[in-house]
Amino acid sequence: MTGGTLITLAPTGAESAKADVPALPVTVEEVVATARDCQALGAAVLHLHVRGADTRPTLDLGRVREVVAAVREATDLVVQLSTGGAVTDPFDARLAVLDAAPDAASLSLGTVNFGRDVFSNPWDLIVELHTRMQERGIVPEYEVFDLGHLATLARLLDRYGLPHGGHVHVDLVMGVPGGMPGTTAALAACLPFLPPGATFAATGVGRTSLPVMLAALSAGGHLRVGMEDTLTYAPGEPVRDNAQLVARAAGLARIAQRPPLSTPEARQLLGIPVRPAVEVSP
Ligand code: KMH
Ligand code: ZN
Repeated sequence: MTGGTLITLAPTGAESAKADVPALPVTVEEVVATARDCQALGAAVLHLHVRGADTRPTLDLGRVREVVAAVREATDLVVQLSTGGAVTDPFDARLAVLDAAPDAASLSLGTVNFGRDVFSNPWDLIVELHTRMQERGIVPEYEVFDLGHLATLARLLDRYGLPHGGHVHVDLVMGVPGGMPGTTAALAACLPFLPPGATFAATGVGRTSLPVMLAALSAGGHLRVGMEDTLTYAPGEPVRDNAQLVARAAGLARIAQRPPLSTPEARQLLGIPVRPAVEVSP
């Protein structure tokens, strides 16, 4: 097994309240500081859900553009905006996120129960996101919450062609209550259904974080970590901050002899143009 590990940071998400999780980065300053710290530790991609001044999730385009610009000024992380948003967000607002011209964006490949909610991703929305990203030169990260979503990916690529940049990168989001379990067996079951030449990362939500990380590394996969998905570092021990999670992922990647990819290496892997490097130090 060769090659480094792409580490994606998902620092905030749309599900946790700042009042419940004070370490969650929600202001522009907090997001930028987190992004800098985590790039220095080995993160190369930032999966971004934006919060408003009231700390709640927002898809307000002005605010999204403000955060994207601030992150780009301070880092050369790949900026990957979430088009999943929150389960309550309407489809037109989720599509409009692409108007902020990120390097990349998430693209969820199917509807899934999400705890007591439903995360809705019908076929027409999937096609619209895929084709708009192709037109605008935005690289998708295909989010897979269940095995059937990989069948949808095969159908999507067959009918509408490869994404911008020509490379297919998938994130297996595991352990969501309603999606596939966060286990080695479930991860291994997905692998034969990845499109030829695709790379994959895996994310284990909650207590599945560590087992999924170890399974992904052993299978040659990449990692996504962060407080969007994980708020407990060890039993009874809350996550201190996102840097703690990136440091753990980077350490395990080094132990696996697949050290974290730099931002230019990540851009090359994903088919995203390289930006001038921004110096960040630990
Ligand atoms: N917040 C979840 C409902 C994505 O970012 O694309 C959906 C999500 C997926 O987080
Ligand atoms: Zn997300």
